[in-house]
Amino acid sequence: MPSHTFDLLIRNAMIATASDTYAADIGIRAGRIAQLGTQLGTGALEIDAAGRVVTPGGVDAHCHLDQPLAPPARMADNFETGTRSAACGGTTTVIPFAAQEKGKSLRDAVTDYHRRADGQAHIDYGFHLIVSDPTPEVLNKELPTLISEGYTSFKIYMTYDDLKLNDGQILDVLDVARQHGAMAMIHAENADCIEWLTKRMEASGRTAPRFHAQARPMLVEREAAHRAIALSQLVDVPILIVHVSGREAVDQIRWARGQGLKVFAETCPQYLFLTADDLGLDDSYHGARCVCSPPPRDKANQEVIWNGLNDGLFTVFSSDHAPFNVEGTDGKKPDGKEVEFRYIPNGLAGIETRMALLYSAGVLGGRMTLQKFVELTATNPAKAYGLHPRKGAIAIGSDADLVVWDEREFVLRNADLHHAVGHTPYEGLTLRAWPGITLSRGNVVWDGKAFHGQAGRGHFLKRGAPTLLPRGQEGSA
Ligand code: DUC
Ligand code: ZN
Ligand code: ZN
Repeated sequence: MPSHTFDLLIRNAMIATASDTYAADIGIRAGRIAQLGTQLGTGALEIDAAGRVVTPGGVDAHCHLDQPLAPPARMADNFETGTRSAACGGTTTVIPFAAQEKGKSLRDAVTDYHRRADGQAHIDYGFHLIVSDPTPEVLNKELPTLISEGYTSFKIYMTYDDLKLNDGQILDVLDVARQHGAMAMIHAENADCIEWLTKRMEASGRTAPRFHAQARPMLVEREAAHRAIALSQLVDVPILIVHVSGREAVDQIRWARGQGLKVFAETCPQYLFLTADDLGLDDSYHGARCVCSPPPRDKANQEVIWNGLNDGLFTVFSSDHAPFNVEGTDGKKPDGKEVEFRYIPNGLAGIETRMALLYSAGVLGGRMTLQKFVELTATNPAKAYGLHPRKGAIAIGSDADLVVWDEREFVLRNADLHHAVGHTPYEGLTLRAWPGITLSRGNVVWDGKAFHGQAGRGHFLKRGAPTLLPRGQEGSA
């Protein structure tokens, strides 16, 4: 019996990391990267990458899977279908959200969410927390305990009635982040402005999906972003403003950075590839599929986002996958009916397309280096949420979560995707690359044609402290 040096040897890879691109072989043993170099020996299984680009598997640090919602709304993807779709699109780690229900404990939310994920996930996963009811018990006991158990990030909402916190509550939660070294993610939109605008639209009969974008203009995002920055300054804690959509919020973040404040930012594919026109040019319901918050803006704002990705304004590129079907009774048509925009579940599908969209239009479109692509899609999200260098890196000892890229032109069709959603907002777009192989801890879960996952092989990830900032500046963990 010949004995092999590695379980898997990837030969002739063009390895891309957040800092370099270089040619080498990758030796994998027991699910981890054991060696990088040339003439490494043999593998029980060998893949000849023949000069193809190999990147770390994607870390999608903002996606919603099987998140409990008020009926009839229900997310189309659970952990099984959502992680299947992620893997086929080159993502090997996801961090969805365990959301506290007002009046209930955060621990209940975490227990329930583990029940939903157990035995279902094809790839590794962690949980962010959503804090919607910061009682003294939550602030003083539950949150500190959960942070110490590896739930080292949470999301704070400034809008949505069932989730939003007022400024005093936000300060309290940020103070916990500071004391315990967690990362606070902020959904920055001004709830009162949105409600005021929505009522005016309703009073004048402007209730079609396209008016969702007009009820959430950029100034509501700008005001909330500024307020979030001020609150984080008061507490002296880093924050990460999620799903930034355009110039006005970008300007606030740039200003904050100029002041030396520790403000990070995330953006998503919908702000590069969609505009408010995708919510409809007339009153048809078709645009409901693109109703998300903040809404997509316009072409000029897409350029602002591209610039921010390149110049370091953005730290993280996530999908904000929030999957709802249009047909049926539990998605964009509650109880099967076309409803006023206020009642349309917010969110769009994108967990599978995130990596290929950015690789195609960014790297191959000449807008972004490979290093920047890796940094935004894998390395920085792993650092921001306490997973680096286990995830988001091609280094000895890191998990062998890898993507071997196929550079080829094709037209994107929802029929070729693996989520449980009946459409993609990017239908018909010409892409120039797709993952040819996705490896999760050394196992081929996607080979470019077929999915080879196994529900339950994904592990829950107990996460550490964020490592984006020098030691001591993230908080006191
Ligand atoms: N907005 C969110 O804040 N979350 C999920 C989807 C959306 O559109
Ligand atoms: Zn949000
Ligand atoms: Zn979200």
